[in-house]
Amino acid sequence: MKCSKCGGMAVINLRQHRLRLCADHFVEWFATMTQRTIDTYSMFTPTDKVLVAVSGGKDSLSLWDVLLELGYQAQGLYIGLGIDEKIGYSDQSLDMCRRFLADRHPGAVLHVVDVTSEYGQTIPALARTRRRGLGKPCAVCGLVKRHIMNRVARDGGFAAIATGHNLDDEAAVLMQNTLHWQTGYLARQAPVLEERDGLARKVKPFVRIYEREAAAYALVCGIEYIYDECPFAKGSTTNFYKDLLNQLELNSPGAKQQFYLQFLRVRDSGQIALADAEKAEMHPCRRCGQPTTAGELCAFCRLWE
Ligand code: Q46
Ligand code: ZN
Ligand code: ZN
Repeated sequence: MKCSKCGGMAVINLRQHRLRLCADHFVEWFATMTQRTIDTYSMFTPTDKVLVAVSGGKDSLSLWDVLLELGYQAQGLYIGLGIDEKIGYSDQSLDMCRRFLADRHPGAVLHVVDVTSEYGQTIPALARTRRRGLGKPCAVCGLVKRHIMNRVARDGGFAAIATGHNLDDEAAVLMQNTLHWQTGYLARQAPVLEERDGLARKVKPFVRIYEREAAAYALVCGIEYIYDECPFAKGSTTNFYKDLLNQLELNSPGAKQQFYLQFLRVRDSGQIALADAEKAEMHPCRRCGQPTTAGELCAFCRLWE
C-alpha cells in the first residue's frame, strides 16, 4: 500500500477520504484536520489558554500532543477518580499522563486533582453510598468531573476546556439521541458549547477525527496510552451504537462522518428546528459558587452532604 502523497509505504488507509498515508504525511494530515476544525468552529486562538481534560487514553493524549505541536497554550487536567477494579485503572492512567509529559513535552503543565485526597472518597464508593445510577458510578462520576473541570478552568483563567471526544463518540451519541428523538439534547450537541453563567466554554477539536485515527496518531508518534477503557464503560449504550455505526462504515466508508457532519450542517442552517435546550435560570451555589439551577446548593455539593 503506497502513500497517496509521496509514494512511500503507507501506514493507514483513510477510506472515507480516499487517502493512504505514510507516517509523516499522516501526522501532517492529522494536525491539519485538527487545525481546520479549530478554525471552522472558532474554538480558540494561539493566545488563549486551553485546558485539555486528559484521561491517559489515546484520544485525550493525542489531542494534548497535537495542540502542543500546533503551538497552542494547552495545559492538561487529570482527575483521579479512584477507580481500581482489579486493574488499577486510575493509577495506570495517571502514570500514562506523567510518562507522556516526560517523553514528549517535559515543559508542559499537568494539573492533577485527586478526588479521594481532596474529598475523602473514591468515585465508586461515593456512588455506592449515594445509590445514583443503576449500579454504575457514571452519573456521579460525570457530575464530579464537570464540577472539577469547571473549577480549574475558571480559577486558572482558561478560555476553554478541550475534550478528546472524537467523531465515533459524537456519531454514537447522535444516533442515540435521534433514535429517542431527544430534541433538547440534539439542539445542544455541538463542537462548541459557549460559556454561560459561569460555566466554562467547552470545545471538541476531534469531532472530525475517527477513533482509529486518534489511535494511529498515538502509535505513529510513540505515545503510550492506557488500552483498557474505564471498566465501567463496558456494555455501555454508547459502545453499542459505536459497534452498529462501525458495521455501517464497513460497507459504506464515510457513513459515520456523513451522518454527524451533515446533522451539524442541516441543524445550523436552520433547515430543521429543534426545541431549544431549556435555559433554566442559574444562580451561584451557596457553598462552592458554581452555577446551578437547583436550590441553594449545587448537585455536586449535595453529593457530599
Ligand atoms: S463516567 Fe463511567 Fe466514564 Fe466515569 S465511571 Fe468510568 S465510564 S470514567 S467516561
Ligand atoms: Zn507520504
Ligand atoms: Zn456547589
